[in-house]
Amino acid sequence: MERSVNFKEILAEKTAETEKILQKYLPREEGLTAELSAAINYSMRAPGKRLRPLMLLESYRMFGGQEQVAEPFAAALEMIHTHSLIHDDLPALDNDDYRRGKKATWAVYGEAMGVLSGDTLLNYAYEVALSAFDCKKNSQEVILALQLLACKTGIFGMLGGQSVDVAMEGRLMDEETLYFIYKKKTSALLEAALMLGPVLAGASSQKVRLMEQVGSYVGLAFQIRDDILDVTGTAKSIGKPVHSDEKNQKTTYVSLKGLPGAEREAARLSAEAYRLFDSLEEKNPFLGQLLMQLAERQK
Ligand code: GRG
Repeated sequence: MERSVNFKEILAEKTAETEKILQKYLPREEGLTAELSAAINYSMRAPGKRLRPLMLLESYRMFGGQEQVAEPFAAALEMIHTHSLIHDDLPALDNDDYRRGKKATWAVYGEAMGVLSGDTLLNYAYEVALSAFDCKKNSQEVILALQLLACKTGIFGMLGGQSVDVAMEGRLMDEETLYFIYKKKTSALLEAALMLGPVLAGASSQKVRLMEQVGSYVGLAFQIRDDILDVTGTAKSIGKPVHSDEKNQKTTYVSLKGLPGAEREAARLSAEAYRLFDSLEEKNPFLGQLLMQLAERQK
């Protein structure tokens, strides 16, 4: 696929618009819970790529959505993702002290506040998502979107995958088990990002399922790239410590198949995702380019 020359500029513009939406939903730092809100806002304001909310807003537009109802869901999804990063860095998990190019939340606010701010952000995400009913009262689409968000986050989604990841630490894994983990811990939220748009825009369940499959491939490619960057990147370029997987004795796609094998698989999955995405009659060339680019990202 030909890449438009100004893709980077459009991406920067759309990321800035997404950023503005996220800021609107952050909790105020006031009263006795000011420090809790400050810890949440510290991690939310750190410079993440904002891929999930951006993908959600773009998939909503792609299916003809024009209302503000997608915004609380975009903010909620980034909050759930940020919660996972806060907790992932804790001493009990990866014990990493840098994230998004800054000190990890627990390293600034202490471990107890790291646990609490992650929990609170996860709950706050649903408080924000529920505010979608203020835009569309009694909406069946909003109800479906809430069910989807909860399902992709919980035991059958990101958190379930992460629990298997932790349980398998230090043990050898085959490709099937590794893919089970990746599909849950990483793909689930990317699937949600691509499904919530069509769900909120009232698209058919068949199209929502196709977007789920696109998200699943994109998520696997994204996680394999993460594995590659953990070996080939620098802490400065990726904004978090490198060689974290080796430190935590984790099987990764790179440790199973080597760097060239991982590169080939990321490219294969990404091409498969694009082929499916392009088969839809609804079009969004920018989103298509973004999805392709995720497998090649350098941070
Ligand atoms: C509840 C104790 C407890 C822990 C939960 C769920 C969880 C910990 C961790 C989720 C697993 C995780 C961090 C998966 C990795 C997915 C991934 C590659 C994240 C990085 O996403 P980017 O690159 O990050 O989009 P930015 O910073 O750009 O938003």
